[in-house]
Amino acid sequence: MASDSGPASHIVLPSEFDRHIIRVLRHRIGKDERAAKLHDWYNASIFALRDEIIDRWIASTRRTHDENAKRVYYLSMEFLIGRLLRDALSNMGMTAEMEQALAAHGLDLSAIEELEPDAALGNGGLGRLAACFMESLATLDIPAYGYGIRYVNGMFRQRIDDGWQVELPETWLAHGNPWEFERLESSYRIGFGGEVVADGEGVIWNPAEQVEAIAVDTPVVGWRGRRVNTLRLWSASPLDPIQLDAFNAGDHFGALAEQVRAESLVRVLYPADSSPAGQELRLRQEYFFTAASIQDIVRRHIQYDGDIRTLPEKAAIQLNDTHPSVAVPELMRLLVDAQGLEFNDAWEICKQTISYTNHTLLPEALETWPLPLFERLLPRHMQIIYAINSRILREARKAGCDAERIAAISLIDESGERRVRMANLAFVGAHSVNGVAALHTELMKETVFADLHQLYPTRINNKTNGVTPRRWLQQCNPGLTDVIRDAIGDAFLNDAGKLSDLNVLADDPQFGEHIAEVKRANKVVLADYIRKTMGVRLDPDALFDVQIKRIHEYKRQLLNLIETVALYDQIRSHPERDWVPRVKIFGGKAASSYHNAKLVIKLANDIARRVNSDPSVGGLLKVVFVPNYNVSLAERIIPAADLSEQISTAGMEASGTGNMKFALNGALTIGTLDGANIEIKDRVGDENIVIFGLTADEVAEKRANGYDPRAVIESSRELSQALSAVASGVFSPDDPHRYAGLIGGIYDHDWFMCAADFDSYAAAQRAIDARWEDKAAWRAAAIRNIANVGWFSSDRTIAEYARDIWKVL
Ligand code: 26Q
Repeated sequence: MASDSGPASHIVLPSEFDRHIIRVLRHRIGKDERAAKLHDWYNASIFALRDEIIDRWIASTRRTHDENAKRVYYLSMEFLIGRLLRDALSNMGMTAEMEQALAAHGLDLSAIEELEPDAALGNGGLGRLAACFMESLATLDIPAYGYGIRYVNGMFRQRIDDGWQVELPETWLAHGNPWEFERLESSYRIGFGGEVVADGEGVIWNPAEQVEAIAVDTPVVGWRGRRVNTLRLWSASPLDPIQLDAFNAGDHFGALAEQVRAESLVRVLYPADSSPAGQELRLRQEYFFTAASIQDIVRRHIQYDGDIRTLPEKAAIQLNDTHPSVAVPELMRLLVDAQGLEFNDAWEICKQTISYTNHTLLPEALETWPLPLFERLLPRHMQIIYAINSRILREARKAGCDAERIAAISLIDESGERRVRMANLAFVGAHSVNGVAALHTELMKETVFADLHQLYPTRINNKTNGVTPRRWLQQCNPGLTDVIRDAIGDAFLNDAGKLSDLNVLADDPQFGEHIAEVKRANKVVLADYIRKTMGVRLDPDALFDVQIKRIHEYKRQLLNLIETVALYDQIRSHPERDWVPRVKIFGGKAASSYHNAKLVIKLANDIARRVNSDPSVGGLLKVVFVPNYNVSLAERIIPAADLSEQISTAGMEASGTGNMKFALNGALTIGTLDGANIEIKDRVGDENIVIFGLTADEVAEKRANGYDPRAVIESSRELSQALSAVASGVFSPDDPHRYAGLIGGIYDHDWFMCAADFDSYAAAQRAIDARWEDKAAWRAAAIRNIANVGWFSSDRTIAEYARDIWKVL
């Protein structure tokens, strides 16, 4: 890693690292540096950097082994990683070295970075949280493995055609993946179907089909390269790639059926972040990656320790939501059927090893599987689930539960067609069940898990989410990072809590000026990107008001759009007033089958077209829907935001993590008392955040006691005008009824309380306008946001998991 500064003359000698890149280019890529294309340099840069990483990786693995340390296993269907080059360079402290080495060949690091595809193996918050956690685990020097699926097609690419979302496959592996290592020796057979037969004392499961799970490892570098951990993603391959007899008999497709069956397991990420698809392939994917991971964990433990009974001392398995819940019966199966333990002993080991994180209370997002499907695919697991259930229900009866409470606790939902409840399974199989923000955790106790919580009152605990400040401050906003470093030194780089040293500078005019200059520069860069990609011109001095996240009714992009329409009306009716110029920026993907979410995207585009071409708003209002929102786009947009929209119906957003990223980058939040917004408010102070709308209790009360949205709409002139405009086709003259149903839903039931919160939201937006006019006050509030959200570092979150749940710190 040493870099030559060269003699003090005009001859610049190639650095050691530069020579390394050239060696790689020649010997691994097979190219002369004179003939190398940008892509060859891209690969050579990553391979050269990777060599440095590998040495740390091997050292970390050896250290874990020598110290006989407890390992953390994070099981997640999703890892929304994004790009790795900048992250790895920055954490290895090699950014400048790489820049210089490339510059010597007339190359620009940022151009190379743009070639890296986004690894989008996740839908949204849950997957991005897993990626932040992996980075923080390495940063805190905790030995950890992430386990997931190596999807060939991750999150779809979103194209906007005439305002409508079109989904296209994203081929992130098309040019190979220089970060990954296939481990053919780490492979496991995963069975499906078949039958369970008696075998002496025990039983044997004879699966009808089998596929091979093959490990593919990616190194995860922590801050300052102290530790490199492993993200192990499973790929699938058939035991017999081709049935030669079938092929020779002329059945060329049938001969390849096993290959197709295996490949389909890891082919696509289900692009839904709620309302489970409920399809067999999804359950197969869940079992495939969970079984491979649990087998890998048990094999490693036996290899190092020899005694399966010490598993809880050496392994902590965290389930990221219920998607890997089948880990509970799979671990039981290995302990009882393969290791020969008594059921009771196995059950204690299982509970002590496993813990579970819940990320949603939305009833439609709680995973359940039809019992006949489960039993057909996993007959032995179904037996074990019945055995666990009878234990749990006996405990419940002993504790005095009545029939109704027993039915609620049961792992089987008997209310209709019988279904296996994955959340109940995870809850009973874990020693810890955590929510992701304080309010969310309290609601878990009061709603979905009320009965289980009464039976096991110490199991539920809170771990408020966090985000990694490396990616979400240092790497995405180097300008702001420099300004902070100049002001308070660089202790905050190691400990985001130290950002609080900025508080004393909140009213310092000079510091405020520096912060404002960086924000403006970031807005210019974003405006440039939007002009180049979308052809829309934005004024960097306007207020950039941003809502970027998955499109979902509970997140209420529609509330924001209706307010946009109301503002548009107001500007046209009162052009003489001093309006604050605003840019409304939207971005996000809709699940392909989510009709209303797709309609919201079309509405945003319809409003944008009309508003942006209306000369009567005189540039005071611009609306953009940025296509294909992903991690890399978030890294461009968040540093350029003045206002962060976190406006979910109270009680419905478990935590949110975008809210934390915006505040860390000096945006003010307009938000409801929901998820982690509440804790952000507690830390930045009531004066430095704009809160509006009903509380979670008020929402529940209204839903229970009857709520009449029509009456609310009729009592608000601004709201009724905006709704009629949209419903009557003002923004969709080509199809005037396009939004009749969407808006009709607000009149008829308004489940998400858009009408109930509208006046309060609109008033909050006008209060924002007033604040914006006082530049000094706005800057001071922005600084107080940056200074006080260091607590939302995922380092803090992971330290809490490590101390309270995994017992590794
Ligand atoms: C389940 C079964 C079948 C198909 C899909 C699914 C599925 C997939 C993804 C269900 C849910 C998800 C994702 C949920 C999610 O992202 N939740 C978010 O988690 C964040 C991290 O904790 C929170 O900040 C967000 O509030 C929460 O919405």
